[in-house]
Amino acid sequence: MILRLCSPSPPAAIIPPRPRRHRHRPTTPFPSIPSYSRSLHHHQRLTPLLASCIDRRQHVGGPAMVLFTVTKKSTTPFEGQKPGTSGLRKKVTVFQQPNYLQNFVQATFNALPADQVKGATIVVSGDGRYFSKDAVQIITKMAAANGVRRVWVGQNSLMSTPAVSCVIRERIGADGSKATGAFILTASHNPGGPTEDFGIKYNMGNGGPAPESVTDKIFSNTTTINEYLIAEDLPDVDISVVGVTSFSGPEGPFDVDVFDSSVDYIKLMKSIFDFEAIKKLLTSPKFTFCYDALHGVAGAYANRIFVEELGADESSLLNCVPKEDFGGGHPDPNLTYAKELVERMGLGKSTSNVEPPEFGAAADGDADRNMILGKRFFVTPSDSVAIIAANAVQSIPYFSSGLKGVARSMPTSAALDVVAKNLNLKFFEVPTGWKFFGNLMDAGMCSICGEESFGTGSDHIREKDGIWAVLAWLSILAFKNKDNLGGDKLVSVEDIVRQHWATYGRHYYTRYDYENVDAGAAKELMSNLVSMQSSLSDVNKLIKEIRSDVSDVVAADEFEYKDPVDGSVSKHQGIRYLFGDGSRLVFRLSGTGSVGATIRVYIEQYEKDPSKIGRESQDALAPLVDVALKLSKMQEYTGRSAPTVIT
Ligand code: VG1
Ligand code: CO
Repeated sequence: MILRLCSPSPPAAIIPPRPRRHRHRPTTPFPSIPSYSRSLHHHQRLTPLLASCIDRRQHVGGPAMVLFTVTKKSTTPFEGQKPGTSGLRKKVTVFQQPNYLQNFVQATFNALPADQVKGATIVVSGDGRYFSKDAVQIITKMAAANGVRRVWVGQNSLMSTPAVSCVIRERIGADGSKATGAFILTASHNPGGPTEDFGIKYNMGNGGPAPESVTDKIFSNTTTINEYLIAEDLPDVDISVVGVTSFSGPEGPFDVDVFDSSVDYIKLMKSIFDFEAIKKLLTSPKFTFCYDALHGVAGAYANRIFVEELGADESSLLNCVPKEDFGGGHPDPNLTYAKELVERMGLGKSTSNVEPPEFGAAADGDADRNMILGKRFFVTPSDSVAIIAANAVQSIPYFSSGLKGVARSMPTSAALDVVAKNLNLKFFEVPTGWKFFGNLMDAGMCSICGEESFGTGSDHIREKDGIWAVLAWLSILAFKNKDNLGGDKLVSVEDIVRQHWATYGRHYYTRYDYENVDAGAAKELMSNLVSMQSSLSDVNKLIKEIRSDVSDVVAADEFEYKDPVDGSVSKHQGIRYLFGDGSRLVFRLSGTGSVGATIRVYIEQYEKDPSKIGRESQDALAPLVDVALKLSKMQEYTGRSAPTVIT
């Protein structure tokens, strides 16, 4: 329909360049509210016609560029636009308030050095969740008005978080341009839809999340903002079609380049992994595979990579069509929310006698997380990063010359520490959130890193990378089975993990999440845990009353991190109770929730004795769990007798 509208006459005849006198220069006084609404009506009539009549391919560099003008809009600050662990995440209805998104975007532009805005190339895309398409148009119009030279958009606004990082670092535009940053539109593992979550975060020129110095500035700008710039008359761009649309504004040309980011991403993956070796494994009749994208953006890459490139059967893909509401589910790849995969892998309640696949994996909404499963077997993310690190050099060509170092977030288990020690690798423990790994990687100090929250990655980009983790595991399996594909029994995921425990010892690990608890109660619970730290003898007395079979707490603190590269200090990064036998209890408040508070309790115990490494994790950890819940007075403060999610 759109094309038919356009076809009778050339676009130039339909879209006359706007007369100069209609332009609002940035220096003109703010339009009053009534004149703004009049102009809105005017544009609402024009915009669909303009938008539908641009044949972008005819316009590239052509003479009939659409002109746009810049409007300065007045606004007032919103409370609570503080970026959390990974950007600003709120309910869609909050983002839909007039000026809410605009304020945050302008606050971000104002926080960046001028040369990363004026004349710059900026990526705008995300996991495709509800409100993304509107947000792409708004941010594009604001980018144009702020003097950005070009905006790169993933087709249908889809670009996984790792693909954004890859595009910033690797993509070179047709005119030689490189991106300096990205607005990533995602609330990651949080549900999507009109009544669910939306989110936005800014990534820098290295492809990684903005550091605290920038996010602090963004937040401070949101508290004082009184105006933003927008090109209201810039027509909406059809982001379902690949191609470049060119416009002309007061500061010169402005392009919107819509492209399929899987091309850049696959190229990068091929430069890291031995696709032929993985293909041999995936096409071997003995190997069965299953990948669940939970209707997130990973689906946009999964078919291309696993099926087209690596020869997996199409039936291996579950929920790989990206949906705005993730099919009504919670796109969080854990044992609770990835139900279908968990059942298929033989870890659910059903007693089907269909043989589960050898290998299963899931991704979150924006495809930066991964869950790795073997047949009837769950790999904890903390073990996963340790196992990848221990096997990377032999199994993954990218690492063949050795690892520069490894890193984990503080609450992640110490399985990686043991590997680092044994292999004599540099090791770092950073606060939760991927931004802290980036500095280490930029300084060449870290090759592989991970978090207990299903995040694993390497210095190929500056975000965690769900599909990378799956390819890393497939590489390890391919390596271990390279002479074995015709043999009787494959070396399985479970074999690899048990072998790892036998070599390095096992870190029993579990995380309890109490979601959406009263924010005040959560704060009190945390302050109580901090104040108890002043007397360890009292703490140990309490603990002995709860369980006599756990060792003594030998140190307790709030984790503080001094970045070894830039010296910046991050305080209050989680409450720690460290036991004499290496066990740990960690308590943190989530920084990614959109309502109320989420309390996370991380429980860990190290077992070196080979005769004791085969226990059920919840059994092995029962005494420590008991201590954690009673010491923190969890039920008293929150009224909850059980966590929302146990991992
Ligand atoms: C959670 C995880 C953290 C992760 C962050 C972003 O943060 O615990 O490890 O980096 O989510 O992941 P928090 O503050 O809620 O514990 V993602 O995939 O939501 O961007
Ligand atoms: Co995510």
